[in-house]
Amino acid sequence: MRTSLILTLVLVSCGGKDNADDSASSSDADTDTDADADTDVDTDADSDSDADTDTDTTAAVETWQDPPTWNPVGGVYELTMEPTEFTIDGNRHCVRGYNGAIPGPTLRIASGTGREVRVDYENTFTGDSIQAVGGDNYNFNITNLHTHGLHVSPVLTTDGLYMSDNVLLEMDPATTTEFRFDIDERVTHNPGTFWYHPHVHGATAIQVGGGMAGALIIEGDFDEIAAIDAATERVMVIQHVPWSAATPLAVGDPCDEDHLTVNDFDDATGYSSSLINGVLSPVIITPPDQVEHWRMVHAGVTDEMDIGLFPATADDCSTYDNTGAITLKQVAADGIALSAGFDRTEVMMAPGYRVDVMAQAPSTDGRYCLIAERPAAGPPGGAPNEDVLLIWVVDSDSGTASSTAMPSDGDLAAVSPATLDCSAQADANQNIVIDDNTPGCPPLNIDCETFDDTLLDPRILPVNTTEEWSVSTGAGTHPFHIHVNPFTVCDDMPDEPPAPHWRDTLFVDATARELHMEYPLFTGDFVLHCHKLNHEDQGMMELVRIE
Ligand SMILES: [Cu+2]
Repeated sequence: MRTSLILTLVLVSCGGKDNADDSASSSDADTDTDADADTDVDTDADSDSDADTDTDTTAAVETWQDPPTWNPVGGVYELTMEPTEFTIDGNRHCVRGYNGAIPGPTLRIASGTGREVRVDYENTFTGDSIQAVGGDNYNFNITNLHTHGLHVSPVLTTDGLYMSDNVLLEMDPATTTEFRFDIDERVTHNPGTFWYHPHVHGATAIQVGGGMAGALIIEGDFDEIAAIDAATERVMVIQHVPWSAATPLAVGDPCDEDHLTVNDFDDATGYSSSLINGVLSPVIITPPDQVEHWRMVHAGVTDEMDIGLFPATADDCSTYDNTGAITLKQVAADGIALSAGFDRTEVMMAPGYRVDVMAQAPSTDGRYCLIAERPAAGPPGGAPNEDVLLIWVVDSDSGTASSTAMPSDGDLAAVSPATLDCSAQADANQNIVIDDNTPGCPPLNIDCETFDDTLLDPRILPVNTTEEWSVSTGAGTHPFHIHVNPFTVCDDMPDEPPAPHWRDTLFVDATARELHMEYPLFTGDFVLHCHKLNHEDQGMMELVRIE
């Protein structure tokens, strides 16, 4: 039963690629709104009466699954890095995973204040795995733990008793580290959708690309907005595990650290269709008009995604009506509530992004397709890949909507934290050029230096101050991410919510963007970097010190 379901879903993926072929004439892969992507296949405008491509809701089987639930043991969350087997299309894969699952369990922190979150993290690998990344060698079996987006100490807890969000830590094989994340040490932490993943320089892409990522949800006043509380909530950890690009386990081979199928740096960026919570194109079934709250986490390695929701013209979403994009209401960016809902028909997500949207099922029974367009593999200008992220079956036989309410702008404004003052000063204190293309600069640099260059010469930020930053690229586009402190985006940008708003990851190009950032309370060393993890591993990262 399960195998046949999986095979069906793989056909969906193939359909997505065919769809992409149909859009070969579209050359603007990054900003394409799908408006012209596949008009040639949408010959049947009707969505529910044609025998060949009719979207049938009666045969639907829900295949949605949530990430594993994570319950603490004696108040401590237990985490392992271990060889983890999963099967798609009848092929078994073996990757580095958390607690034997892809993705890892969701860490959900209840409302409150003074919260301290204890995690014991065991690296169960026993040997080293020294492999080439760019021109250097790294040990793929060393790990650590980063809480992406959290305002916590980058070193030890203030009392010195536990490790905190220290990405310079290297946990060798067969070791355990005790972490504690004191999330309310300054004030009550912003609630929202965050995530956790490993962050050892040189081994990040292989570990995250293999599946090591999990959602980290902090609850608070945002969750108490009536329309958000009433909505059906789904955590969506979107991963780009290269399940179809890598060689699967041979028959009879066990999944252990000698038989990893994603274990080569280049494999980590091999294209395979996106997974949500480890499932390919999961199916959800709801009544018409149902309002859902989707916590989307981009836990992929290197591809940005343009995500849209469209009426299906085939049950498997291999074709869809790209003229009928359904509006999604974004309510939070990188976890933090926006001051007003942002209605959009295309959601751009770069690696590291979180986007919370409210999605309302159409009033008409039928199938709807959540599609993610990803850049073409190979040279620029090729046809983009199109993944069927999710198939939404709206079926009035499934009951009556439990909630049809959307949060108002006033609801959001009441919980959205005040942004920093964008007019506070005229000149930037900190200037960042990602991939400085000045002649003589090394490849994959930040400000003409790679990570190793900055180890003895970190960027210094004065604690308890607020500064203006200017961030751009020398060429191309890269997602800028900094640890410990989020920043206010002061410029309106294409494909982003209006400024000002809070972020911790921002897709930037050659246009310099004004950001404001404060550095309260915490001192110590941490990093800023490009969140294309294959870039980061090859040096597109910088050491930062607050003192
Ligand atoms: Cu990059």
